[in-house]
Amino acid sequence: MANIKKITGRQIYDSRGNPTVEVDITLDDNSFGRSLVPSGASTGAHEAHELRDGGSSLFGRGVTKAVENINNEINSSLMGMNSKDQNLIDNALIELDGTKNKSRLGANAILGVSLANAKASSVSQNQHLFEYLGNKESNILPVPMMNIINGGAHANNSLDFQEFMIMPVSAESFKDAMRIGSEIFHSLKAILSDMSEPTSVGDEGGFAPNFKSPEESLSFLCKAVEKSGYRVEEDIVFALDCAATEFYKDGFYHLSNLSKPIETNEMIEYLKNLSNTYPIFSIEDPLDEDDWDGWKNLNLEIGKEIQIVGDDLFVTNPERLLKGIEESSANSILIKVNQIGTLTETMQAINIAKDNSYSFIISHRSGETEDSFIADLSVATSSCQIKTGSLSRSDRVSKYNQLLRIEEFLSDNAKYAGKSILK
Ligand code: 2PG
Ligand code: MG
Repeated sequence: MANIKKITGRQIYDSRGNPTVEVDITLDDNSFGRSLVPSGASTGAHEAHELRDGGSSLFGRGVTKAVENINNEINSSLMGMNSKDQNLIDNALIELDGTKNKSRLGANAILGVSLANAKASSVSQNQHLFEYLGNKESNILPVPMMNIINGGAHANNSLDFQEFMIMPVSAESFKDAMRIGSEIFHSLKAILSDMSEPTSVGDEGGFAPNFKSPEESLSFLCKAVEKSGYRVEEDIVFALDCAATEFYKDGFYHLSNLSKPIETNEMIEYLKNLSNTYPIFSIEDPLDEDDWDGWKNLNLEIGKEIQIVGDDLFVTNPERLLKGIEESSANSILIKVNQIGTLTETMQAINIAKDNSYSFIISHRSGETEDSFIADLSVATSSCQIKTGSLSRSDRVSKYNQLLRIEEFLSDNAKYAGKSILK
């Protein structure tokens, strides 16, 4: 048994150059765990509270107050606790904070401590993180959702939808999926380059061309797949994150490729047509985060064929997920550790999803770091899908690289989720 000896927080910088929290935990057997906290851009209104300093320095984005909370209150309260008692530690953090959305100590402070503890504890137990977080059956490598065209809040181009992703479902292994994804990424680059479109990338490492519509993006994804020698639908399916809350205003969805703003029913119709035209397997946040009736109708219309993923809708929150299950709002949940703020609550959301036959997708944030915790989490929980950006930028690729290592370590026991995820 190893107990927490010291917790240290510090301010570091994320992939967008914004300050974020890093936490180091040392146990009394000298095991060490470090966690770096991610941060979103298209954040849901119901997410746990990310504590920022305000004021003029760093445009108000400093996290020194969250760091102080770690170094003082949290350090003294958790000192001596058994690091294996993740639930007790997370509950102690929640109680110490005392607010519903973790706004007093900051969800960024709390999450950093929660995850750093899990890492330190895995070291103390002499286990890989994915083994420690999972069980003997944790051997499934997820299908990556590779976001190779970026729009919305993650790029300054004209695309309203935030993410256009490829999923190499026919690959034999995760390693094979990475090769296929990389080939398609580079084919797309060559196509864009030939058209004199910019090949610079957005926040998640995908290209950010000045395409005018979702249809244009999807048809270029098809071209890139075919140019690489793969078949659309058989080998590669597509996933979208509309992040629709970002373009929902005054009761209407404002898509710049359409002549006028549209109502919920028209948006449902639009997405239905899009998914009939292109091999779309998954649509995340197709509607606004509080358009519960709309979600229900959409799920009824296309949920049998398409994975409907709640991100801003559910914010990894067990309560909101249970409401969604009761109302048949979706059939899948995006899991982001910093939306809820502790590992224990993240696992609760995952277990609710599992018990209710919802798929769940472990996800990064648009502001990331070199920390690859979510790669291990994905194998530990048998998530079967992971969303962690494109095939460029180390903040994205670090997660994929960790999955390659895990697959190699599991050797013959490793199973790639592949086509088993399809409906
Ligand atoms: C999303 C995420 C990650 P952000 O909407 O799914 O891709 O973006 O972290 O900006 O919320
Ligand atoms: Mg999203």
